[in-house]
Amino acid sequence: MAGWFITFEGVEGSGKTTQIRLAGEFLREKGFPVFMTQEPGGTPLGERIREILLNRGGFDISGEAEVFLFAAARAQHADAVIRPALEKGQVILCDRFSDATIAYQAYGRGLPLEAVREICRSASRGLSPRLTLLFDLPVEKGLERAFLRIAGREEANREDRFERENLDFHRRIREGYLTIAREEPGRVKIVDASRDIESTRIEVRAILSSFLGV
Ligand code: Z5A
Repeated sequence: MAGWFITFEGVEGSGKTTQIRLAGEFLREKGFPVFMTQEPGGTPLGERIREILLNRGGFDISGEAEVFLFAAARAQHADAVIRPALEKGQVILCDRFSDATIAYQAYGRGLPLEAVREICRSASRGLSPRLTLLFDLPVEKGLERAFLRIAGREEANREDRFERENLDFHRRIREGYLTIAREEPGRVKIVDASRDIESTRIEVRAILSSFLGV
């Protein structure tokens, strides 16, 4: 396929959303046709699933139900949005993809790793990122940032179902992401996200420049 599929991953408050925006601006300045999207989301179905999964709905969602909801959002996103954008030769910057499911649902929730991998293979519809930037930092620091941001939002718009999990859950997710990075060092580049926005931006720019040959 003609385009480039790049994903941004990390624990809560790692700053990946801030950096994806800055990366998009940088690549557009360099003349690349950039398309930014996120998971869960990116389609009307994905946005509805996002509301169910991230807000406090007042009802239980089991780990098994959760993984299939993320997968349903991904299947729609992959077919309706990501593949067509890649076919047009765009650079897709996607805020989370299959690595998030492996890290959160397998390592975090404790669902069987091989079963989650199989669900991801099916939901991603044959697509996989060529480059992944993993924003890594101690979970305490990330959660501090995330809660500061959440506190600034209206009660009804607080997407905090995951942030309210215990510290061990978040530590397992970080370890899961680092394991993926160790397994696939060619694809996954670890970015030290504990630094300020500007230092992180410079590193992200260097990785993207080298990958895209800017
Ligand atoms: N999830 C899952 O379980 N399984 C899946 O398959 C998928 C997702 C796809 C939604 O993800 C949730 O769904 C997520 C995992 C789960 N868990 N939660 N929550 P999301 O990506 O939409 O939500 P998020 O992880 O919370 O991301 P976020 O809210 O967009 O945060 P972020 O991208 O890590 O950081 P940010 O928004 O750029 O920054 C957070 C705050 O920190 C903000 O106020 C910034 O101004 C500030 N910030 C950013 N960078 C810095 C630095 N360098 N220093 C200081 N302050 C900073």
